[in-house]
Amino acid sequence: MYSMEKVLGAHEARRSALEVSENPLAGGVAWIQGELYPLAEARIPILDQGFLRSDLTYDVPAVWDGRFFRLDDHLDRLEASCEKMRLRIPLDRQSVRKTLIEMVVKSGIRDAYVELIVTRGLKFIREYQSYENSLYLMVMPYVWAMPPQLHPTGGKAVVTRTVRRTPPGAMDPTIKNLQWGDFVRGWLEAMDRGAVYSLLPDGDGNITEGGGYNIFVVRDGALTTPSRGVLEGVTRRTVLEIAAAKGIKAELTYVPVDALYHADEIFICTTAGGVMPITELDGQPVGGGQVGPITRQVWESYWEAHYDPKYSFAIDYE
Ligand code: PDG
Repeated sequence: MYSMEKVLGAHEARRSALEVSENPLAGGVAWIQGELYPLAEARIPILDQGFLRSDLTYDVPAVWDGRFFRLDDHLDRLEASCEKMRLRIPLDRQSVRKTLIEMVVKSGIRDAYVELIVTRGLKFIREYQSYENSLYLMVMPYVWAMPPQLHPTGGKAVVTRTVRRTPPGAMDPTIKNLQWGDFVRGWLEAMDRGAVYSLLPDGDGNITEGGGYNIFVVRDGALTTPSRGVLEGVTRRTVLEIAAAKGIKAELTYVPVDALYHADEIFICTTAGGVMPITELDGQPVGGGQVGPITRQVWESYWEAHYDPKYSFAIDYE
């Protein structure tokens, strides 16, 4: 019912409809200091510490087929990140929700990537008691970390040799952050080695995550995913809940890098792309080199979950 072909076909139809829209916000909309701008025209003040020092946190929920998916789970994580960073969201939660929904409605976008960024604001952290934090909101057409046309065959990944994930003692990865130096270097290495996706080790023999996604390993019908050194992904949580509902064994644990080389299947997952199969690792096929049955089952259940009222609510575009 939620086969890859059907889900991706329906998305493609919505995307094509958006492309011919004459709405000036159809390409995306940004909210800055209470004003809305077409995304391509939105500007930030150069003195914002978020830009100057990446002193910020952020979160990314999504809208799928006109329904907000797990919005409150993303807002919970954003609030927790803010608390750890001594940041305050300058709007209360109801106003944030209302503004985001309004932005989606005004853009007319049915499959949207939604980003909230909370920065220190215009003062340096030494004065943080008196600062006023800044909030930036964006709604744009859905972003795919892996292009949808690659999902049926899967992507190529490497375990990085030249870079490891920034350790939790340096930057707590459970605070969603844009200090992406390690991920950027991971991408560069992946591209140098003929791949696209980089999987970063922790330097102690375990795998962590990659630039914008958590990692799952499938072996003998069971899932494992790293418990430490990673963002606690909402997609990861959805996958774990799907596994529990389907009776698939799944465990949050230390995942040795070596386990990747003995995997039957590997997939990566994020709000920006869902469940994304990895079928080649370090130039070698993963398992049979094709998208495996567990990955496909989780993939389909993931998109099916987007219509479950437990996880999502419909946006009224009228
Ligand atoms: N790990 C990291 C480091 C991430 O940045 C993300 C999401 C995830 C895991 C998955 O979390 P969740 O399932 O809650 O989405 N990052 C998205 C994707 C970025 C991209 O373009 O690849 C983001 O930052 O928008």
